[in-house]
Amino acid sequence: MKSNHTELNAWIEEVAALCKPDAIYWCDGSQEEYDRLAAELVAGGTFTKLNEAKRPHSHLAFSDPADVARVEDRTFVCTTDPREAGPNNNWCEPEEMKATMRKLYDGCMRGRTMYVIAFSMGPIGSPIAHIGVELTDSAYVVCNMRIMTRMGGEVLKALGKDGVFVKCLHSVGYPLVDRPDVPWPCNPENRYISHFPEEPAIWSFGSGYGGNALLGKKCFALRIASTMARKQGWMAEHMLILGLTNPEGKKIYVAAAFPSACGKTNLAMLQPTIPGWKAECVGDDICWMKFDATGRLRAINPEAGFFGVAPGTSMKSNPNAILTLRANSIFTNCALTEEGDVWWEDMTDEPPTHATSWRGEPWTPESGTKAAHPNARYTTPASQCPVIDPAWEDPAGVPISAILFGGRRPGTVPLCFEAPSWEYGTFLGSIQASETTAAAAGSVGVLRYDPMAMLPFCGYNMGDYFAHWLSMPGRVENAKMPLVFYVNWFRKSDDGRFLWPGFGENARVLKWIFERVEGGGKAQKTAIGLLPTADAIDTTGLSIEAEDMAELLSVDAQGWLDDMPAIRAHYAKFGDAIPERLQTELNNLEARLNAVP
Ligand code: GTP
Ligand code: SPV
Ligand code: MN
Repeated sequence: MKSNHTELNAWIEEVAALCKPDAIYWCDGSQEEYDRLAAELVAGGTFTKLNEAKRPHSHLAFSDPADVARVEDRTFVCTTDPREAGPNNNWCEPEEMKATMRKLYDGCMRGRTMYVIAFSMGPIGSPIAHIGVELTDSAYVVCNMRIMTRMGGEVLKALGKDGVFVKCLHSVGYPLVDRPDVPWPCNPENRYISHFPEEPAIWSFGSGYGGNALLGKKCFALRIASTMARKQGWMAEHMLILGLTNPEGKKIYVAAAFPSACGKTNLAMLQPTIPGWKAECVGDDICWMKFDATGRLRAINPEAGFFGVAPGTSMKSNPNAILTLRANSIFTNCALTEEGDVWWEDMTDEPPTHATSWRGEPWTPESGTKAAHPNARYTTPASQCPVIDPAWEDPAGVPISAILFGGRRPGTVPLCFEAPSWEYGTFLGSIQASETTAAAAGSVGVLRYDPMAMLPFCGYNMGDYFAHWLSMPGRVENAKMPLVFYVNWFRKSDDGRFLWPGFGENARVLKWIFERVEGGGKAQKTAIGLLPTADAIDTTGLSIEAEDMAELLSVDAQGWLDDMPAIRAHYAKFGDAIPERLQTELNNLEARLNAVP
């Protein structure tokens, strides 16, 4: 054993006795180790090595077509009392789930190596960081975890002999008994992504994809961390973090919660189109916030890499992402070009004439199918991002001045508006809705309520989660809460075109938010909150029709009223768990909307 941590060693022995791997391997997190595992994955057909001249030190993997995204219907929160998990989670009694899963785990690693991945979510030693250990039978997971987390020997050292860690168990569920391995082993008929917040522990089985398998991400940093944050008085959120500097050199930090595939990575790395403004990236998916001694929320990005949506990413839409993934990256379910590079829809103006699709089949633009899967992803080191913030690894975190909620709303929700209070901001987060995307298995384009973009990620009863948000200002004597805004880049015209150009132009909205934080920026009181006045958003140099701008900044009172029954039904799902204060905010909003002439 490579650790003198008694509990860790005992757990590894216990898991090995159950899963019966041929070997146990302790990951040191070195480059040499990564290269060796990548070479093994190439030899086994999981990885294709990309053209070294075009995409140095990078690989492409095609998944099994049945294993392409998070599986929310197979994701469970296992608590003694079902009320704790809440209607937002699939619930199972912990011992019952363990009995079911133990049968699946029994011998599931036969013929394979079990890798021990010690990882830190957040800079090692940061007071906001936490440690996990993932046991997995997937070398693909090891390679991804090395990019996405701080992993290996340093973390084991930090753990010492009795440090606290979250137990994360993962198996692809494809033992090699009387059969050869396949490029993407998985077990789609028996998938379970189970969380045991009372321990805390994570048991994942049957999938090798993204958030199902890279357990530091959604399972730990959101579902388990949200339960820890609730107990300990901090916040674990599905938010990007960015630094924004005005032409005078004043800098603020902003966090934004948008649902999966709704623009976090793009906003986190945006290239402002307005002169003199600078945006820098701290993180693109997850944000952990704790109060500092001065009463400000300080945030860290617990991750070390980006697991980003590839389709739609281009030098036009997100140049900083394209520059980040120029090398040392893993691509999953992207297409392979004849030159041995990757491609995906809208990466270039002209598609390649021939490629190999994510299904491993010959593809041409005439094929009538997508070359890359809509949830194709890149795994790439944050340190390679040209606009990575100088403080992105600061153990103390960065102070957050504003929180943004948003999602895909073709109608009703204006381009941006501000909540006049933390309580109303919490209310807005609680009724946040968005069209579903390919980031999760299931239907796409269906409007669903996704409070704080946490519906699939909150590890406990969402009503209690709202109460936790409301309780934050009272947790310290001198709380200086961030301002809360609601934004919508996805408003559409009647003929289905986006009214707002989005991407780098979103800097224009960020500028207004910056001004509001600094005590300026023009806003008018409306039924739904503080809306920018007609001239408050800087549109200098932007060609946008005055009518489009007017629609983007209008209050569609009837549209909001039409939503009321759905909002009430959404609340009703949580019953008594919805805090009184939010019910009041909802009633007051409805009354104000009814009073609009
Ligand atoms: P996860 O990694 O799943 O959490 O997604 P994310 O929230 O980071 O979403 P991402 O930034 O990867 O964007 C997803 C999709 O939204 C991409 O296809 C983008 O091109 C598109 N998108 C992002 N920002 C904008 C925008 O401002 N306007 C429009 N119209 N589309 C956008
Ligand atoms: C998301 O779905 O929000 C993601 C991708 O960031 S995954 O890691 O698969 O959860
Ligand atoms: Mn995400």
